[in-house]
Amino acid sequence: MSDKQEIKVPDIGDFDKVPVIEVLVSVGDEVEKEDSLVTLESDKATMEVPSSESGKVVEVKVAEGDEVGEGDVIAVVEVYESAGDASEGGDEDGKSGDERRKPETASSPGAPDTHSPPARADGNQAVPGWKDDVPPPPVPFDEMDREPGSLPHASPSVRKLARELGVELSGVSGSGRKGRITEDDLKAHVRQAMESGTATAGGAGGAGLNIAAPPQVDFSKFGEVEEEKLSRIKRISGPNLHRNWVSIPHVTQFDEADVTEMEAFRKASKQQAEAAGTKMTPLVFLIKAVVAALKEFPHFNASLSNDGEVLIRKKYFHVGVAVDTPNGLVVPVLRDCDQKGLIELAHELTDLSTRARDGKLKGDEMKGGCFSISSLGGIGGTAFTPIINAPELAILGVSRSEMKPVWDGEQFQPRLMLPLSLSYDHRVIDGADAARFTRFLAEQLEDLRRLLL
Ligand code: CAO
Repeated sequence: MSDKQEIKVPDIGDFDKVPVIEVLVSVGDEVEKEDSLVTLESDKATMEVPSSESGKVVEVKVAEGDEVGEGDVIAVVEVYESAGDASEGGDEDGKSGDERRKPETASSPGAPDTHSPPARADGNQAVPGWKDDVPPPPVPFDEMDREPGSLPHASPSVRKLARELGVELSGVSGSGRKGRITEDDLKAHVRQAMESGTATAGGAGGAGLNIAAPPQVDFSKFGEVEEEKLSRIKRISGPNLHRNWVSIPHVTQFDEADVTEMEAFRKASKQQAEAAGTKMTPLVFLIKAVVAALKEFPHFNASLSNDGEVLIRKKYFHVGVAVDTPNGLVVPVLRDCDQKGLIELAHELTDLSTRARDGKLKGDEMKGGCFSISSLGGIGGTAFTPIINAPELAILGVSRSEMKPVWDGEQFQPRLMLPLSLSYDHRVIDGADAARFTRFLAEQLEDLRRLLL
């Protein structure tokens, strides 16, 4: 006997509509009562919506990016009577029905735990299940772009424990039905990692760095101090930056592009850009030059598989741009940059960076990048060493252009020089290739006609 049940969004407190940032199940999946189906994110927090039934998912009614409110149907589950009965006694994680029914919260898999919500300053009761009150939402550096269907199956309690232990669930083998990861699986994984010496300061799935814990210092002994909690973006991006920094062998190649002609062209096009309702900064030229370089050096437009054995080449050209926001760094992605002109890219860049600063980017808009650009040219500096935005293989840092005397073989000429800093993953990219890539990039900027070739 089976019965189809619609699983709906429960009461989400003050919120009318909130975006779905993650769909955790696909059609055909078997779910237990209380298994998470989707993750919702408001401008304040995230929550997982659990299934109210055990059974088989026969329809998924929402997709990432959809906005949902109380009563909206998330999925349809074919309920088996026997499954419903069995789930009452306790699940394979050893939790009782009541324990599992407690609202539990989580960020996207692999994202760091950001629990312990602070007390609400406004005195209102917190919405049950919401993770914390810290503004604003978007997750900047995304994990490997996993298909929703490939997300590891685990109950909220196991996900929570994994986050607390810093374990990436995709690396854990599940012994439950359909590969479901149980608490015992997780503990066995950690035990094995500890025994084989692969535990790291940053988690059990890393590369065996035996780093001493930082010293505990009571700074107030030396003078007055005050504590400020890091923004949610920083608390999420920090561990990702740390992981990328310690797990990728970075090398940074420096070069300079003579952008005297490019700048003259940019200034000459100013009115045209203004007439089109936008403004062209050097960054849009850089995006086009990067696309040309990715075409010329296709192994830069790729990602390394997690086992480090396969290079996944991309046939599309999506470029991420680091945007400095009041709450931290986010990296929206401009898609199909090979198919867009300078003015169109300028429009998109303005739109994305404005929405990034307002905390209004959608999760999807920060996914799928092939290569990132971090431009500090509007601020200053001569060079820096940007951290690769994994799973990408390289990132271009851009500093402020400066008029410099350049020897033309007979005399010094005043030329506007743009500093480029390319950080690359040395596991895939050799130093010579990085030097060629950066030089090629500079040549595109030096003679924009090359971009037409
Ligand atoms: N050299 C000289 N001037 C430059 C320049 C460069 N390389 N890049 C930009 N400028 C100029 C622009 O032309 C603009 O001048 P005008 O107003 O006179 O035209 C001014 O600097 C400000 O530019 P901008 O920063 O507003 O615009 P942008 O397109 O260059 O950058 C954005 C947009 C969103 C990338 C930028 O605002 C930003 O957030 N940058 C910080 C990124 C960051 O934090 N990176 C570090 C991450 S850690 O790796």
